Amino acid sequence: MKKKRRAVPGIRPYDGPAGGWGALKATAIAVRTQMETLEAPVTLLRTNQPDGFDCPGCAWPDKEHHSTFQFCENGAKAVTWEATSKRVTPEFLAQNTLTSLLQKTDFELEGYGRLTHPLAYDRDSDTLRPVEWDDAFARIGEVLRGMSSPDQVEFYTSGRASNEAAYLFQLFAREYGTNNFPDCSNMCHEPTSVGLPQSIGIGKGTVSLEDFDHAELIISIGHNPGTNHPRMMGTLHELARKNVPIIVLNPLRERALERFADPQSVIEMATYSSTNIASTYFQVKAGGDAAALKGIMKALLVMDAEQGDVVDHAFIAAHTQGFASLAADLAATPWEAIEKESGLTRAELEQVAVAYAKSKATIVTYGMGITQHNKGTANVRLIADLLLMGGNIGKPGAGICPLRGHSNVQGNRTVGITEKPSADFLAKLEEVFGFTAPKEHGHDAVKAMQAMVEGSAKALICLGGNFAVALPDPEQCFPAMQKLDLSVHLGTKLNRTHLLVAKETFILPCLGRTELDIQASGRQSITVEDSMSMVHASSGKLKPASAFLRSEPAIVAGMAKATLPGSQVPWLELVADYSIIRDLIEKTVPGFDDYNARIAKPGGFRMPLPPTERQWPTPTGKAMFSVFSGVHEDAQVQGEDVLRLITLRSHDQYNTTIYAMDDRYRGVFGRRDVLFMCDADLDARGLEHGDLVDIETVVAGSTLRLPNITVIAYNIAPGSVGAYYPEANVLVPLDYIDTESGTPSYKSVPVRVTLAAAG
Ligand SMILES: Nc1nc2c(c(=O)[nH]1)N[C@H]1C(S)=C(S)[C@@H](COP(=O)(O)OP(=O)(O)OC[C@H]3O[C@@H](n4cnc5c(=O)[nH]c(N)nc54)[C@H](O)[C@@H]3O)O[C@H]1N2
Ligand SMILES: Nc1nc2c(c(=O)[nH]1)N[C@H]1C(S)=C(S)[C@@H](COP(=O)(O)OP(=O)(O)OC[C@H]3O[C@@H](n4cnc5c(=O)[nH]c(N)nc54)[C@H](O)[C@@H]3O)O[C@H]1N2
Ligand SMILES: [Mo]
Repeated sequence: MKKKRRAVPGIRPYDGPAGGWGALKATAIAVRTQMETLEAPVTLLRTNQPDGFDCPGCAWPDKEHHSTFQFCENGAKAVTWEATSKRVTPEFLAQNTLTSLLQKTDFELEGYGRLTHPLAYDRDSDTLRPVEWDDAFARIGEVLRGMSSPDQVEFYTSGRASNEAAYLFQLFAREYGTNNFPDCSNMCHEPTSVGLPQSIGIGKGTVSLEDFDHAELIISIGHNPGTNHPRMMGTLHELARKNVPIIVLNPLRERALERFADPQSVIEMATYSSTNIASTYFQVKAGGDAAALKGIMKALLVMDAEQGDVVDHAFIAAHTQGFASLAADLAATPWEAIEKESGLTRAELEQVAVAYAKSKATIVTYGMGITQHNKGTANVRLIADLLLMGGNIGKPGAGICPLRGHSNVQGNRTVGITEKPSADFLAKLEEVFGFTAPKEHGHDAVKAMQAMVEGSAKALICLGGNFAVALPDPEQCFPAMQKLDLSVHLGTKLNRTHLLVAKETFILPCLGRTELDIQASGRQSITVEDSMSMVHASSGKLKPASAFLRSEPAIVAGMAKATLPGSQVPWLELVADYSIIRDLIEKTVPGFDDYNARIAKPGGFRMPLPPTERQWPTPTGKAMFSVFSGVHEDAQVQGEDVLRLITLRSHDQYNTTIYAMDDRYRGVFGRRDVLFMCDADLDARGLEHGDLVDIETVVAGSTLRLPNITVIAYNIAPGSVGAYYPEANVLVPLDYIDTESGTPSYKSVPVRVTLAAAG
């Protein structure tokens, strides 16, 4: 029976499907609040078209990249956010001191619009002031040359940067002398980049869009495509309509995974109908996936022993190693532990195993619900184990599908943004460019921040992003930014990381994807690699937001030239014609043969993926099973009243960018200061829907707290609570990470929740 609840401002349960007319209405609002209405339709229609630009919204691929326009609400928000007609002018900055800007919310800061001039912080007036490009480059070069070691500098990349910009950035930093490459991937899919090479020899997904046409079962774990990969909903919708089972493991009931009305479907739009997406929805406990995956595999082995032919023995014998150890560990793991940790019953997990055994081609898709955990890398390996057990890698309709974050985060890694470069890559750089590349591994995101906190890092150069806000624990990170000698930010809009100024700070405004990029040789294209390893060209057409903007490659080259007077790299030639940058990528990174020729074709080309041909580039030449002993995410934080906090994205946000204050499908409007909790956990604490609560992190040594949050009753797995990122980052300890990948445990922070002291 439903309890009668008190009314809470801004909380209104949403009963409709995801998508549908609500999505069209939200798009219209995004357009109206950001753009000249006349320009918007043309701009949106150019998204993901052969001669247009790649959508900066997500990394889901496009059918052929020359299909008809695919409507996507959150893609439209990403595009209109960039193509906005609002501007942060020098006059505005002269009137608003940095101290006053720091009082604004992240939403307000980006809401001021696009940056128009290169800026330097002026301490006397406490304002950001326009500066000449060449003066900015000269001063940055001077400070960098004055460092006592290149390892005192951190080079951060956010995954929106193009292959060309990212390649130049790594070239600059490596010629300068460091492998300090913190990047957004370190907070995101690093467990995929570390775990998958161990399992299958490469840190990328193995499926293509066509595989979804042949799949007989999809298992979707820990991702929210209705918001974060909206174009994937078209694929899931099509599969659901073909009655392909879609099994979801997610602590929250995400509306788009339950019901979706495809705005592309004339019938669903006309009749206000929708399609059920998940065939079965299991609300696994946050952090309980390892236990759940082990339970599914344990059940499969039992079925195999009883019926035979459930597990693909021929594939296992021919292609893998380590199966016996995995089987022994599964046999030794008791069902009670699996049930307790996963929050799912043995019968439920057996149901997944039955579906898996029946399917001849299974795809597992996953996102941050798997990776941002204390044992994120182990989680990824367990997914590979499950797939390998059924021979579900390297055949049509089957495989592993990590849903990448930023639209080119995968490409950034491919072209060398990594703190752990291979010896082969460094040797190639030395051969082609003639400088000595640094061999020692550098800092990832958390290590870079730790070096800033302890004072050993002195400068930070950011190719995009919002580094300090994206990382955990602002109490440590924000002051660390302000201790630096130098911070430099390439960005399109003002954000808090920019404003945490160092002794000297430069904000360098760049062109976005949607904008025309003209260099000495004419109009330029950039290239990006999507989640399915397709590399294709993108070129903007809009008039740049200001005449003073420069492209990311041009800014990186400008800094490099000013920092490295004796450089062997022809920086200016590279900026004049990006196809020369691509020639250099081709010479130094495997898989880019005929790069320029192959991106001339719509749709581009696919990077090599040996596992799709059942080639396993692991040290043994075989795909490797893993063993995850026990079931616990982190044994030290078990406690009856301890809950696991998930930090997540609302429907109206792009990472630290808040488009608007609503989270429509979760029924939250005009606010973000809420904690999602199930009825049982509310009752156990004597709390009621709408109470003000304090949240406290219970990791040894931590004193992190978030007071005065409104707790709301929500359909979320018992033992798990949810709050919004980045507001809840104050609860995430900086060193509470997956030790294998360095990724913060943003989705499994042990917390205690009590009635607010102030309430
Ligand atoms: N519009 C929009 N698009 C985006 C982004 C954005 O912010 N806005 N961000 C981009 C980026 S960088 C990324 S990485 C992706 C992120 O895309 P997602 O991976 O979808 O990221 P989250 O919103 O963090 O949501 C994670 C999902 O995992 C579930 N979850 C949390 N903990 C667990 C758990 O322990 N187990 C399981 N099984 N599930 C769990 C949550 O309930 C939620 O549904 O999206 C990209 N695309
Ligand atoms: N608690 C918690 N924290 C998280 C996460 C979580 O789920 N929970 N998710 C993590 C994940 S998956 C990620 S990927 C990180 C994201 O971390 P980041 O990638 O660092 O953050 P973003 O919010 O995507 O960066 C937004 C800024 O990018 C700049 N920008 C936008 N477009 C462009 C462009 O075209 N060029 C340039 N140069 N700059 C541009 C704008 O100035 C904007 O303010 O956050 C991580 N942090
Ligand atoms: Mo991400």
